[in-house]
Amino acid sequence: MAPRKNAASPNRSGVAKTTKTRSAKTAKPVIGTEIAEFDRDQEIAAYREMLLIRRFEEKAGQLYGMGFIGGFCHLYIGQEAVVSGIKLAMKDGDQMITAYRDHGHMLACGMTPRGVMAELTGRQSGYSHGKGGSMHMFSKEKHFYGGHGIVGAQVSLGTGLGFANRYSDNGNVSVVFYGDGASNQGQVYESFNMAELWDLPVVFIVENNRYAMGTSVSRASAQTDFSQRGVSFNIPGHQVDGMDVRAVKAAAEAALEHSRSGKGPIILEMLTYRYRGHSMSDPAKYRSKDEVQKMRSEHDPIEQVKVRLLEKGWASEDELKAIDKSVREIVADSAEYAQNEPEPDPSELYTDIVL
Ligand SMILES: Cc1ncc(C[n+]2csc(CCOP(=O)(O)OP(=O)(O)O)c2C)c(N)n1
Ligand SMILES: [Mg+2]
Repeated sequence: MAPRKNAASPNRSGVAKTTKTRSAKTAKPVIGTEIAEFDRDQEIAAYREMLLIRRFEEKAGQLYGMGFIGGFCHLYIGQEAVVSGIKLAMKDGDQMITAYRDHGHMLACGMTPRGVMAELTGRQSGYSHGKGGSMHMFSKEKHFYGGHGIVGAQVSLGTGLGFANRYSDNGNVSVVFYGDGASNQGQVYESFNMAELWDLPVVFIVENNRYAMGTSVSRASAQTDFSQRGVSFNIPGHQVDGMDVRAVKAAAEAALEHSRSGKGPIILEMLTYRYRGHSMSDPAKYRSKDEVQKMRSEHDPIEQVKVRLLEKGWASEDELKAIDKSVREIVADSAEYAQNEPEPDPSELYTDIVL
């Protein structure tokens, strides 16, 4: 393969990296086949984390139905193992950015349930002072860069975060989440090109939950193996069981190490499933109840951890119930808090916006 031209990658010192010859990096699929060994504490932590996301989303769904949440609201139920497993592999300083199905990502990043719920209900104390809602929350402190409603836009922004990491040589990796539907967006490929050209530290995570709104993957995509969408840019990619938090963690560790060590971007396709409709206004008539039920009963990410904990004798039913109780209390507290907080003052209409 001919050496690339103009492949000098940017950094603050102005030292251009030498152009190098590179053969296709589509390595054999070792990533995605491994399962991380979890000890008891790790299983319990993963169980608690995923349960917090699920209970939070169930509460958000309830509050939406009661009219406390307006606008769009996309629930993450069923996909909890993806963000939980990846967060376990990330280091402090690594950034996360995603689309609008984002509540789980925020909680995994350590943003408070109170702050997220207050934003969902349009309160002053929400992360965007009640003006952003479900799809637009950010926390620079927790390295969470949103929350984006434009399908695919976060991929370009996340590549920019990778560029900033590279430029300042800070050793951080940007982790960019997007969906199977977003994978067909043009800007995703412009981002792939730049990320690979400059060896940017970016891990691209495709959350393949099998549907983009009401359209199944097979009806919308010519190539349904999303891990291979970077092939023409020499970006390696791997498919991962996104319902098993241990598989996700193992793949994420390898991918983060790959990008952090200067080898450039990598794609992980997480094979997952969303149980609820696309958004709260979707009755999900495009798939059968049996299909959803089969996923729930055979692959549920939380149930899998529960079964392992019980089978290994690492936790009793009562201990698991106690964890569920404490998670429900945190979520109930966030809902109670949010409903009693004031709405933003009308003067907030002109703050934090570009006119
Ligand atoms: C540029 C753009 N086009 C269309 C839409 C409308 N839209 C919102 S979500 C969505 C489907 C995206 O599906 P996917 O990427 O698979 O994510 P998922 O909802 O499954 O998490 C579409 C087409 C949009 N928000 N932005
Ligand atoms: Mg999808």
